[in-house]
Amino acid sequence: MEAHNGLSARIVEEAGFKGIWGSGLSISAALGVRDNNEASWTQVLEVLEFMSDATTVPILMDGDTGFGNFNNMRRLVRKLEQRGVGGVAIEDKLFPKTNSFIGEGQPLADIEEFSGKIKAGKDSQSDDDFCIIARVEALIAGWGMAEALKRAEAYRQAGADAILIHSKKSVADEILTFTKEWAGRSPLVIVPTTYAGTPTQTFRDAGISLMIWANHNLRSIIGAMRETTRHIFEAESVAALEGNIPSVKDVFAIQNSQELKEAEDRYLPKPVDNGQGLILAASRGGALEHFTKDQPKSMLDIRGRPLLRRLVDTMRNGGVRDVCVVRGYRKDAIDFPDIRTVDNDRYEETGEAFSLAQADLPESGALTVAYGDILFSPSVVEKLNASPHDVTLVVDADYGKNPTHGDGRQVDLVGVSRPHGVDFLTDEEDAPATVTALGDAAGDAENKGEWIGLVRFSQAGTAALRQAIEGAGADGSLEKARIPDLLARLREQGIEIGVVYISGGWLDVDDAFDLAAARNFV
Ligand code: SPV
Ligand code: MG
Repeated sequence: MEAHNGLSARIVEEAGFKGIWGSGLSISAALGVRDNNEASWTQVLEVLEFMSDATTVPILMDGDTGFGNFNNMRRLVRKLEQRGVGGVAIEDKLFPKTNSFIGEGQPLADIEEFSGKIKAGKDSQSDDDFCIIARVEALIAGWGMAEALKRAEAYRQAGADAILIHSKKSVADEILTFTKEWAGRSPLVIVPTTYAGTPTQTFRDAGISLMIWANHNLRSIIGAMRETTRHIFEAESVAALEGNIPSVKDVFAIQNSQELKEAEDRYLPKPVDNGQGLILAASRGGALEHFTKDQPKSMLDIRGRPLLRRLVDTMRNGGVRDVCVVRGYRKDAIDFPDIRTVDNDRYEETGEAFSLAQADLPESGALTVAYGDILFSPSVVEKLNASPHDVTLVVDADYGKNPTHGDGRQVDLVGVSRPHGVDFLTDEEDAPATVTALGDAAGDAENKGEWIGLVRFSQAGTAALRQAIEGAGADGSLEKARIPDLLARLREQGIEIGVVYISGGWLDVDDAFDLAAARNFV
């Protein structure tokens, strides 16, 4: 079956044909030129390479007259083999060729010269399965049956793997006569374009090996494209076409997009999934009244990007991609396309724990919770993700030196089982740091630091958090509770809370001084 590009070749294979005819007429027409060797042989070769890449069944190239003499033929055969084309048919006419159905009495090639071309081609192939088919044009040119048989025999003796006997009569009589006279000396190939009325079984019975439907895909697309184009031109709309032409999905399927998807899974690095993130950004930010008329403090600009935008990006860079923000004050000001939001519309009379409780905590995977007014580096998220604990706080050991500490600022102190920085090789596994005290009791602890407002819960930790929220809800303390209150409940549940120490390198924005510092921080 004829094909003239990668798409049509794939459609031919899809239908079940065992071979593809790389028609000269169709390929030239699809390229917008005539079937007179106007496209160079390497241009045709390029088309065949796409056809070959797109399919797995053999392609027989319409090699016209071989694009020159025996020498050009040798090179053609080698190049076709390199591109995975299975064979070539050459016709005994003169370069530049003319399609067999144009005019009468076309001149034919010298028998010996053409036989030499076949020999040269056969001597050049390195794959034993490569086929060279000699196409006899004597009947087309009106030179008679005897001449056709004489030529076919000469070409067979020169090494042709099969003879293509061509006819432009509207009935198959001369083809059947030739076949009878030929008597099976080598396989025969026919192109029943003009004598299409003869049933295929007749040729089967006669012993024809191969039939070529030479140009019917090309002619079909001319019709289909004309109809579609004319319709759109006249209707100035494609609405009526949808449903009547193949869908874009169909196009993707023919292109085998699925295979690329599977390959991406095999070869592309998998995005790290460190679970969900939850950012508490419901409050206005009392000490920043002047800056927060129209937006919550989480949306304050820090050198061209809102604080919250920076925070979300930091989380995402740390593999926490699915981020949910709890909004409250001026909630419409928070509308990034890549976050989910939930709202705490009672933000004025409720606290952080209540905001947290508005979110759907994930059933599976980890959950990282951050206050909406802090900034820190992605390496902090990475450290958190490595924690073996079900609940882990990020604690600043150097909190006294934090330049953003304004007076009267709330510091959430945490007592810790060991000091920070025993030595730089100390890792979590050797000397896990855990929480020994929270709230007021932490002030008296031997080792302590400031919780920066960032906490990670494992899947089990998240389940415990849910329980703590339920507990606070049940005893009426949820509305006013802070996150440390929930952490205290987790400790009461017997959960050991881990600590990831940092030493500065973060900030929160509580007042105008903090805001100025934040603008220097990034
Ligand atoms: C072609 O398809 O280009 C052919 C077959 O050569 S025919 O047009 O029948 O000559
Ligand atoms: Mg042709």
